[in-house]
Amino acid sequence: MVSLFRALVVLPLAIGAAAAAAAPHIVTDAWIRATPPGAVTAAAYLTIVSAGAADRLVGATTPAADTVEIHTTASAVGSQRMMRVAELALPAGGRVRLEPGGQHLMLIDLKAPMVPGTKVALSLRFAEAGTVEVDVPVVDARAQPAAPH
Ligand SMILES: [Cu+2]
Repeated sequence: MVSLFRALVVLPLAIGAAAAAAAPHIVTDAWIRATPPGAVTAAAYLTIVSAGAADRLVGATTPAADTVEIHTTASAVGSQRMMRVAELALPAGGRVRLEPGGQHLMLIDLKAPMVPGTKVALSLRFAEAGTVEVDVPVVDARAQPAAPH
């Protein structure tokens, strides 16, 4: 419901502000994996839907952690390894998914554990469209049913 509401609001704005700054992208399906006490990192997942023009996610911040990095996951034989990347490309009119086993945001040096049922403010910084703020729910992934396809 929230993402539909945002989509309806953002489209007229985009038309009216054609000559001004790029319209904000829409963030859906955002969640942060709950962490056990003492954990220093947490992963955040979300989908970014382009507001029109091509753009790049160049960073993120949150009051809940000292640093947020953009990570990709590389699969080697029998293992997965995370790598930091400087940015993620968002194709014009397209979307980019950050999901378990792939790209994600890494919250580093958590100030407190990620508790299921709470929300964490996340500020996504784009090269063209500026900043998009999202309130991201913390989810105990073990309690979630498998995602539908
Ligand atoms: Cu990571």
